[in-house]
Amino acid sequence: MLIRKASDIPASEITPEAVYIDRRRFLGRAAGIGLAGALALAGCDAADAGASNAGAVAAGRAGDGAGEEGPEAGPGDEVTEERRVTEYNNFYEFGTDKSEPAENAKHFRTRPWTVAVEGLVAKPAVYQIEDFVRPSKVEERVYRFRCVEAWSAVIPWLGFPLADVLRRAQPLGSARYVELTTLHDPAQMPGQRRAVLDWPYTEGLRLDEAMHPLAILSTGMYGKTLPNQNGAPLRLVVPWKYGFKSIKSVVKLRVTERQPETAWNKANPDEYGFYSNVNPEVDHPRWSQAKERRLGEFRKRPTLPFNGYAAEVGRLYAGMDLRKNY
Ligand SMILES: Nc1nc2c(c(=O)[nH]1)N[C@H]1C(S)=C(S)[C@@H](COP(=O)(O)O)O[C@H]1N2
Ligand SMILES: [Mo]
Repeated sequence: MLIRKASDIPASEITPEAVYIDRRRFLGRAAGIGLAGALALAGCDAADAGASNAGAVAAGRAGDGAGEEGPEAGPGDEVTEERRVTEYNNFYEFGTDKSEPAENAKHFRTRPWTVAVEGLVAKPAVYQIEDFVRPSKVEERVYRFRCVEAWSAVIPWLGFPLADVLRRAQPLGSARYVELTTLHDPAQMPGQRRAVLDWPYTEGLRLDEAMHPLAILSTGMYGKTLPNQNGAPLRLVVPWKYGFKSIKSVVKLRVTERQPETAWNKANPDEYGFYSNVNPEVDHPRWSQAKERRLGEFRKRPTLPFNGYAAEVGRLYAGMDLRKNY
């Protein structure tokens, strides 16, 4: 039950009923068919819908049983208060102070919006955002989120697997990485008028990381459309990596053979590696990564390897030196 452990955070305090039901459906799929099944079905819409409905019933029973949750579940991982996540942001295109993005992104235009899928794929295309999202089933994922700055949150995202998109595009045999790019529009994004980073912001994942079912493209949070300051209309969420990997307001995915450059790695390669898996044992050169502070909490708590998702993603890094590949 790999995915159940990953989405181990109770969704019970999330108010909208539809959202709660959606999450149970996700749990159902995981419980009913397992990780391999979820992987196989991710690109197959018809089979997917059928299997997830059947699974929902199974999860309804299994999930209600005592002691069914993974060891990381339960008290201590409550969903973070919504306003803390929407009023305290890193989105340098809209300013470098945490309070600036909410204000400066108020009038950001997220429609019309296109997403390009290009590079080493059999089916490159430019999609309107609606057409890009439509083939996938948007579901809720409650994930821990850990910024490299040592603050963290628990966020109920709405989204769908990045693997859906990649499978549809059909990566060629030589494909090894995927690069994602944020909109470049200095007229709308005041931060891009200053050379804070080498705009546009880019990020990247190894293809197997990108295909992992925990990696999602998000279109919403807290049961609603994604706020502009959180990366509307489409942002990446990779819960086992530091927050800066979760690139916002994405307009392009490019499949490559070589490891793509990333905005923060270019800006400061000693501090921000390509992998950036959450790792309490590898300190940032300027601060410890052993602990973190949940938004809204006073005391620090220990940071977990891979942000608590080691059982799910650890195998991706078998044989790698995670101190070297930071
Ligand atoms: N395009 C873009 N994406 C970005 C950033 C950014 O400045 N620009 N900041 C990153 C960092 S450092 C973090 S911690 C998260 C913050 O996401 P949140 O504001 O939704 O919590 O977004 C990431 N994605
Ligand atoms: Mo961050």
